[in-house]
Amino acid sequence: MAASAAALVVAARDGDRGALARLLSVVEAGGDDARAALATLPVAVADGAWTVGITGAPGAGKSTLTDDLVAHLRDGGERVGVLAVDPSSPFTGGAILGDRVRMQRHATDPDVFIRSMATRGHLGGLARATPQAVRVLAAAGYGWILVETVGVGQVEVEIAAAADTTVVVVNPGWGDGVQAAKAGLLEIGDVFAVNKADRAGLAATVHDLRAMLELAGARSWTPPVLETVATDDRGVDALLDALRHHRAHLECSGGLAARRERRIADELRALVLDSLTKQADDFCSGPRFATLVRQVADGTSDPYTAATLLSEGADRGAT
Ligand SMILES: Nc1nc2c(ncn2[C@@H]2O[C@H](COP(=O)(O)OP(=O)(O)O)[C@@H](O)[C@H]2O)c(=O)[nH]1
Ligand SMILES: [Mg+2]
Repeated sequence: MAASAAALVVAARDGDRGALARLLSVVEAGGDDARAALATLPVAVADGAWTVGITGAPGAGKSTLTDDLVAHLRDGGERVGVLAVDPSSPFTGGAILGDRVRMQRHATDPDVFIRSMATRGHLGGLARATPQAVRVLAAAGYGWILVETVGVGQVEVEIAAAADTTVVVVNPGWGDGVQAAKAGLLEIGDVFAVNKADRAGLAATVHDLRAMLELAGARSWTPPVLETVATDDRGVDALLDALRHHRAHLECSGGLAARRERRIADELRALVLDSLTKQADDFCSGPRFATLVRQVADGTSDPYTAATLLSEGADRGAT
């Protein structure tokens, strides 16, 4: 299998989109095949690419903005990969289909590759697979990789924050500071886009955001707060400028190396978590597990003792 994974990597690098799609499926599925494929892709291949996480509440305009950014990047001759991580609709697929239709104008562009990662696995799996999918796209020569995630939970926020630049998309009238802080989005934003700037409440939202960011104290990078109307392609040039500025800032300040190390640390942690979860599933199944559940239920054992026995492994249970 290692040979075919390596062959997929080579074909994907040579511009074979079918091979790239298959390779991404392998990476999403995880396991030995993914390991074999990724072993031939050193982490450093991603160094040439710039990854932008785009996050915010459902309906904020992330997909529309992403689509605009793709168009602007293409105008500049860049090759663009898009990963849409939207686990909120794994069953209906409605939102995914909508995103696909919207991005139709890029569908025939050989220098744009759009991939939805919504349909597979649980969030932990997505957290593991996303940086690896980014690496695959980087290896295939996509210089900009946009990762759209719904910023509603811890894991989604983590996925977005694993990018080189994180864009937080909000709307006019978007809650107060407490709500923003609760969502964990204030801390991770390198650039804020107040999208739907054609709507009422714009000035107040921009003002509140700037005030809250100022409260966060002096930092080497002050996140700009930009106004966009994604449906009208307004403010998107400025947004792309901000992304380039942030990139230049990180490259000059030495922040990039630290950020990428943190990303690798997160990735390793996700991998370890993944394998521990599998181990837990193994421990917590079978007759021995059933027996311990019964013992806790009838009071002859307690949960802590039972858990300790279980995590000491199946070997002892067999004796
Ligand atoms: N009025 C207005 N509507 C927008 C704007 N940007 C996006 N929309 C609309 O908001 C809805 C949600 O957009 P979408 O990009 O799917 O949001 P996502 O869920 O964050 O990806 C769609 O109907 C868009 O057409 C904007 O700047 N102004
Ligand atoms: Mg979307």
